[in-house]
Order: sequence, then structure tokens, then C-alpha cells
Amino acid sequence: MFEKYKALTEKEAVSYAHSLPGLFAPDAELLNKEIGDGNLNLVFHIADQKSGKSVILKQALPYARVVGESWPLTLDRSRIEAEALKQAAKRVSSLVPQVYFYDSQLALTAIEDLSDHIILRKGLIAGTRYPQLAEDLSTYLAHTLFYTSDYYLDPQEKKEKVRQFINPEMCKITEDLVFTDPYYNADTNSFNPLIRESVESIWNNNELKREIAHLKEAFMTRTQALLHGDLHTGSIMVKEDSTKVIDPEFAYYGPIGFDVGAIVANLLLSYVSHEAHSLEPDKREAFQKWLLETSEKIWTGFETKFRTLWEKHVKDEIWLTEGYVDDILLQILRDTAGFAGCKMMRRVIGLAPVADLELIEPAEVRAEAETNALLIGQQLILKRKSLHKVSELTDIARQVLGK
Ligand code: SR1
Ligand code: MG
Repeated sequence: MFEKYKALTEKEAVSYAHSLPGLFAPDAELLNKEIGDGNLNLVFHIADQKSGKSVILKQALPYARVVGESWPLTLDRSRIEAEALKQAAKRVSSLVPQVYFYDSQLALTAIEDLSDHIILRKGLIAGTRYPQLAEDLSTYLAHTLFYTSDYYLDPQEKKEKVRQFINPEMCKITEDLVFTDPYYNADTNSFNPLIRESVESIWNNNELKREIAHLKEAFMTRTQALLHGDLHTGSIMVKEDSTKVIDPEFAYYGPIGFDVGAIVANLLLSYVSHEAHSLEPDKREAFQKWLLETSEKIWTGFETKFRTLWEKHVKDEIWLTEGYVDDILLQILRDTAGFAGCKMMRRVIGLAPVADLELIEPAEVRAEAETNALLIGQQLILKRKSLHKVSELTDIARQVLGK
């Protein structure tokens, strides 16, 4: 339909959807809305008014939408995303949207419409609990990560996959925005002026920055498993009885704790933000308790399921040495804490803040929540090497809020 890449208009997206084989009838009455509110892409929601059938067309722009054309960005992220979704569907098909079609020319993917779900971050801001969340996310993590690692794959096949998911430009965004820029006076930073003192104390903390340097190196060099790469609560869609992980355009081979840590960080950001959100005090306490319990259950569920997969599949003699899987899981727990710490601080100091905190008014109250997020983030990093169980990780959050 198009000979070379072009960003589609709403009208062109409708014609495109109409032309997709087997999706809409020739007399379909298609209505289109561009609904992208993320940092990077165009997202068209196209629905047939007659049959009720619908589809999402997600198209990568050749630049970062949040900044504009001055920040060019690879279109290859669209391939990475389509392939990562297909890879995840092999193991946890009910936990990811179905990919109907991928168009490399237009950097566009046609995917299942999840309009009956909402973005988890929005649900958490409203104080909604999702009873299925910990079970689903721990399954997602254990299965997607174990089955793409050396613990399961043949070494040649694993290295082929590393090659398939080389994603340097998207990784560079993370290297800068999560592991470097927030910790010095970088141009990309943007933070509440009321927390300048806390931010400057981070910029001046050599011990902390030294640990962050180690975490950055692990992110850049440890090809442990195929990660989602950006698993915050805006990349998860939910309804009462269903969880779907979306948007793996940052997928690459990296350390397992980076994905687990992303979820934990975002639950903890929700935890600090609810000191300020408008829930009644007893509901607030109960919701915050649920957030920490959910973080713990995600970890324990992940650990149990990962061990089960290990016992079933690991055949390598040396890896079966007693205690080795315990060492792996302990390292993942400590990495989870460290990466969660970086991910909390980047959302307070750096580019791309989160609505959980941004929506808090007035700025003085927001500053309190942001300072708490920075304190938890720092302690997660500095104390991670002495952690042995997940309750010690969540205790750091409880103590900062005096609970
Ligand atoms: C320029 S992209 C900013 C952020 O949005 C994405 O969701 C990633 O978290 C990235 O760091
Ligand atoms: Mg995203």
C-alpha cells in the first residue's frame, strides 16, 4: 500500500486497516481514533461500527514523540516489539496481546484491541486492587525470563536470540535516562524545584553513584535473559480477572532483575504517591498494604515458578550443583532492589516522570512524596547486597514512610 515509510494519518490508518486480510468485511464502517499517550509512538484504535470488531495499529515514529523530531529514534524498535510479543506468546499467550500482522516497511504492528482493560498505572492511581495481578505477573516473569535464558536454551540458540534482539538505540535511552542523567546536573533532567536539596545530595553521593555504576554495567553487559526492558505500570493492562503485558519495544538480552525491579519500582512509586492521593485514610492504609503485599507476592511467585522450571529443565551437570540456583535467585533479588532503586529515582529527577507523582497537588505535598521515593530508591541500592528475602526489601519502603 505504501512504498516507503510514512507516518500514517488517521484516514490512511483506516484504509490500511481495511486492507488487512481477514480482519474487516468490505462493507465495514471503520471509525478511527489516535489514542497514543505514551512517549514514543502513534497508536490508532480502529473499530467497525457494524460488527463491533476492532484492532490497534501501533506505528513507530522515526523520533521520540515526547521530545519531537530533534530526538531521532530507530524504527527497528517496531520489529523488536513484534518479535518479543511473539516470543512471549509462546510461553504465556494469555498474558500478552495477540499480534495479527507486522509491517516492516511502515514499522507498524496490528495487535489485539485491549479496550476492555485499563492501564495498570491508572487503576493504581484510582486505588483499585487487582486480585489476579501478582499471580499473573509472577508467571509472566518466571516463564518469559527462564525460557529465554541459558538455563533453558541450547547455547547456540541463545546466542542467535541475543543477536536477534540487539537493540542498541533503545538501550542507550535506558543507559542515559535510568543510569546516568539523573545522578548529575544533566540537561534532560526535570524535577520539582522544592526537592533540589535532596537531588543535589544524590549528585554529591559518591558511594551511591559508585553502586549505580555497577548496576549500569550489569544492564549493559549481562545477557542473562530476553527482557521486556521497560516493564513499568504503563506497560501493563488490567481488568479484574486479566493481565496483559504490552509495549516490549525496549526488549533486549539483559539481567533478569531489571524486569522484576521495574515492576517493584512502580508499585513502590504508587505506594509513596498514596500518602498524598485522595483516598480516605483507612482505605489508603489498606491500599498501601496491598501494594507491598503484591510486590512480595510477585517476588515469591516468581521465585517458586522459576525454581519449578529449573528443576524440570536444567540438565547441565555443573549448574545442578547444590546451592547454585539459590545463588542465582539471591542475585536476582539483589539486582531487583538495585534496579528498582534506579528506576524510582529516574522518575523523580529525570526525563519522563510518572502520573502517580505528577498528579499530586500542591507542589509541597508532591515534594514530600518525591523525597520519599528518592529515599527508598537510595536505600534499595545501598542495602541491596545485604538482602536475603523480599520482606527486607519492602521493609525499606515501610521504614521510610514510618509504617
Ligand atoms: C524518550 S523515552 C522516555 C521513557 O519512556 C519509555 O517508556 C521509557 O521508560 C523511556 O525511558
Ligand atoms: Mg512504552
